Amino acid sequence: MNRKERLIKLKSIDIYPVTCQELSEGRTNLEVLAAVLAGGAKIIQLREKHWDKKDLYELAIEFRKLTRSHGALLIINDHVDVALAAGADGVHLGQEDLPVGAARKIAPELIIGASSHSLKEALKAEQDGADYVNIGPVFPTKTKPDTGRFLGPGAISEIGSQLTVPFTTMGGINPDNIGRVLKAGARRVAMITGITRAADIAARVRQLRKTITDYYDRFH
Ligand code: TZP
Ligand code: MG
Repeated sequence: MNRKERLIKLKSIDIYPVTCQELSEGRTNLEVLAAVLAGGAKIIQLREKHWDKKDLYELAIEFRKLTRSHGALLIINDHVDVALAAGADGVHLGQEDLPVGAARKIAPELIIGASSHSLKEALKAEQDGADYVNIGPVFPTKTKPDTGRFLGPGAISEIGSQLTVPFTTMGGINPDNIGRVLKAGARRVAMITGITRAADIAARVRQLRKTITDYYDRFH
């Protein structure tokens, strides 16, 4: 796929699962991937902050095979080189990673996503050429250890309404509170533990997708 085709697909996503093997109740990332695809997810982000690049690359190759056969987008967290080498669809960059503009120079066809924790960061990411911006953490989360501060769902409407590119939201979102982020204007919802800790991951993804699509069928 070229960037244009990738961006069309990106617009259609609803739930956005993100991996963390340590928080997957004994299941491997590949098992989690198979389950989220069975549940109908149209995108996944491979995120492992502390893995050797070699291991990440090898897993990314396996992720690529499975996501391709299901027509799902594959995004790699942090590493543009791994994303390119594995033939992924995109890379997700945080505030301390390679800047969006620099990544664009070496990866013109990749989807580039950027994390933001404020309106200022979100607008800058868009201006720098990010294809989507994540707004978070929305709620308190233990998944990201350095994150004491959270934005609250109000930030979704405040920041999201000022962005032209699609946005995702993340941080402490689960089946119990997802309604609040949908109400605030989110329609692409990223989760780690809300999915990876579920007893039946495929069923959880199916349920979350239904919650999102039902909300949008009803109110839009
Ligand atoms: N960025 C903002 S919040 C977060 C990241 C990586 C962690 C989200 O994890 P969870 O388990 O969905 O709260
Ligand atoms: Mg990062």
